[in-house]
Amino acid sequence: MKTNNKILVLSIGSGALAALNYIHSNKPEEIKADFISIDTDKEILKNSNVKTMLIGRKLTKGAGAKGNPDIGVYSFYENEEAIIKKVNKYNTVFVISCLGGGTGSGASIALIKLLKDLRLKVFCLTTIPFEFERKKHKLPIDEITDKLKYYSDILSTIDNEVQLMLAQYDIINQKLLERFLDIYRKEII
Ligand SMILES: Nc1nc2c(ncn2[C@@H]2O[C@H](COP(=O)(O)OP(=O)(O)OP(=O)(O)O)[C@@H](O)[C@H]2O)c(=O)[nH]1
Ligand SMILES: [Mg+2]
Repeated sequence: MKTNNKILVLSIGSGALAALNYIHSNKPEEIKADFISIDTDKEILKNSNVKTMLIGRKLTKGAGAKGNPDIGVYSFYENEEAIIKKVNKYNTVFVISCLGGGTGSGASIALIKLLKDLRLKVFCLTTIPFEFERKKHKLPIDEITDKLKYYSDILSTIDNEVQLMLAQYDIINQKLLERFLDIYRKEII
């Protein structure tokens, strides 16, 4: 282990929080990292197994971004200073982001860009939403993933639709855990 490498694993949005819980509960002992769930939804944050941060309280009153990525990004900027304070003591940040709603789809790019501007190592694990979610919220997924890729050291994507036959989030969460471990073992240990 590179001794001075302080690692943070963040989730952004509600589905990502479930994935972060999964990763946190199932990771092997060798993983040394802090974990924080970020969301606009204060009820969802109560499900977190790890430290939490509510963003966009003034804008959404803690009720989530309701599928609107603009609300996701404005919520991020409402609390950007507090996020900077939290992430500043780390050198490496993993971001778990599940696109498809408002918070993850809106705030992920702003978050990843901020981390890069702070010159941190950034590994982004992202799920691509189901077709119906993409259409419902008119999400420009290719544009979003291009930007995530641009600002990340590594972007790893998992397409929900490909997993559709299995239709179980735990299968997707397990894949996210495997990708997380791959990158961790290759880049950190
Ligand atoms: N990996 C994973 N994805 C999930 C889970 N639950 C929901 N999702 C997916 O996560 C994606 C984003 O949806 P949400 O997390 O509900 O949206 P959000 O980012 O919280 O945005 P708002 O709720 O609008 O604020 C969608 O593609 C969901 O299908 C889960 O347990 N694990
Ligand atoms: Mg949500």
